[in-house]
Amino acid sequence: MEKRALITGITGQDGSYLAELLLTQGYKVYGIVRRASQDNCQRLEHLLPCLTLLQADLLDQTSLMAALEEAQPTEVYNLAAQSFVPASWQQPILTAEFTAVGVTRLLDALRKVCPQARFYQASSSEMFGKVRESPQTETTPFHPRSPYGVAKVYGHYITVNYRESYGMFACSGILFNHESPRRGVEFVSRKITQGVARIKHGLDEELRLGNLEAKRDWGFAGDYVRAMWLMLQQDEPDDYVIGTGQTHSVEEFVRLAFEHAGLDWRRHVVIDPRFYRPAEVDVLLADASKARRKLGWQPQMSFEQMVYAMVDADIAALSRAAKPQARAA
Ligand code: NAP
Ligand code: F7E
Repeated sequence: MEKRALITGITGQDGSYLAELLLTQGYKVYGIVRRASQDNCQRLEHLLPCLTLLQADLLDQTSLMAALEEAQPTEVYNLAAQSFVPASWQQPILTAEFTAVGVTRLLDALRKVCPQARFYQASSSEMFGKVRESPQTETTPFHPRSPYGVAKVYGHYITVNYRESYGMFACSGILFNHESPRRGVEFVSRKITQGVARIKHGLDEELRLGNLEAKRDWGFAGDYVRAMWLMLQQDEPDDYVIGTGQTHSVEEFVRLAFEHAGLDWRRHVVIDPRFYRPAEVDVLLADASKARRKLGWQPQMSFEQMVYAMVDADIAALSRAAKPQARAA
């Protein structure tokens, strides 16, 4: 049978890596994009000839049903969300519409149009929030600390509920932070590596950040999309925690990134209270032993390799951008 995948959020960081993986596995890949006045497929440019993009929106049930009818997918990956935690305090209702109720819209459309399709929901370690135990597993109770985290808890449980109510093959991947050179520039990892590159190129003197003490279990996005795919290849649907089992502070990330570029972070980083959050997630640490045991999954890129790759990519991008100016001068 032809393997056909539909990805929501294909224009995002994970969507681009997942599309690459599925194309190499021989899938016909469809992606849902929402209408915008300007093209925002930069992360997909190298893949566009191989993809079929369909216009739909998580806010619009009719468009989701039409996309499913057209793609007739065997696998659906729901990666679309309002995914930036600070924005969820500014737009809590919109976040709930996209990130929580949007999951029900998609699951219910799936139930009506192609109930046999396998479904992946992008759940998050933000659901653990003020952690009740460490490390966190699939059975650790949730205590979300942001409207985003609360919305993801809803998305997780509605996925479990559709599996239990309708026998759908629906999986929830509880993924810890994962980064890459394609990460959005507002997330702390990319903000740091882009900041380092700008300082290195003499474009900025300082980098303004918030809480440097927060700790995250950071991995490489390319490794994590492999886990998503593996979940949908199992005999039974289930939920899995995906992370590295190591935690690092924002300060460690900063120090490594600056040192890699030959810079002293203490001369450039300024603490700015504007970037503190109303409620913080202090420390996250994954126990991904179930994924290791059942999926045979483990991360391949180390934390240090990932930080260095992101710094190198941002420095190289600025060097490329600077070249025509140098010639003109
Ligand atoms: P991202 O880069 O922010 O991408 C989000 C995607 O969702 C974009 O393609 C965006 O489209 C799309 N989208 C947003 N609202 C939509 C709507 N109403 N209708 C249709 N599409 C919409 O996120 P990511 O880092 O790739 O993460 C992918 C998923 O995993 C998200 O659900 C995120 O919450 C979750 N997650 C991420 C991490 C992580 O560390 N990266 C960890 C755990 C869970 P536009 O391009 O049009 O904005
Ligand atoms: O913050 C601290 C901030 O915005 C990480 C999303 O993909 O992962 C991501 O959520 C930490 C926090 O990611 C700045 O306070 C300090 O403690 O990179 P972040 P996040 O909030 O962990 C989860 C798993 C998701 O599911 C989300 O979708 O860094 N921090 N200074 C800062 N954070 C930002 N953004 N900017 C700063 O200046």
